[in-house]
Amino acid sequence: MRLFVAIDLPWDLREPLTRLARGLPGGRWVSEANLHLTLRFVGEVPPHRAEEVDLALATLRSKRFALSLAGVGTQNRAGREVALWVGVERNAQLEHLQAKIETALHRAGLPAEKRRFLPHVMLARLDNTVEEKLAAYVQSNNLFRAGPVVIDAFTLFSSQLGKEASVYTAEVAYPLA
Ligand code: 3AM
Repeated sequence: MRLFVAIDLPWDLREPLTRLARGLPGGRWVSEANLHLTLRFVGEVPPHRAEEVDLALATLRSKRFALSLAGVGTQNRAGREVALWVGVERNAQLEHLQAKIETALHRAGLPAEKRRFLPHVMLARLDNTVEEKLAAYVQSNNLFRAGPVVIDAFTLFSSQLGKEASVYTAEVAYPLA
């Protein structure tokens, strides 16, 4: 199973995001159903490891918190803009939850994640986007803001890689106190 831990975005955040999904030729928009905020990528694991991951997440205790999304930005790889994301307003509680998940999964035997946590919601992958169009899109949507919305759970997703888009399935939701 290919797994990742994420926040399954509530409708009040998802709906405004869908309104951003236009006005950029060459953008392959993430479908509404697939919009999420990744907390920890787990990757391909055998069934016994998936059970350990589930157990580790189920015993984790953390509090619910308010989440706001703000601004848009791009991901650059090797000098090319490859993705468009929506940012997250600075959120100590979100970072705390992410750190707890990281610790729990490390204890459950997963190798430590070396990359810094940069919370975002991926909006689109970019293929051959015209630079000026992308700059104009970012400029005109930079004041985007959604929330605050209370987040009362986090979710373990499985991901099936597809040719066009991956299919994400919410396997287990873990409530926050
Ligand atoms: O939340 P986003 O869409 O940025 O890019 C993948 C996606 O992130 C990321 O995990 C999320 C759910 O698929 N991902 C995929 N492969 C990865 C890897 N090898 C990865 N993150 C880290 N390492």
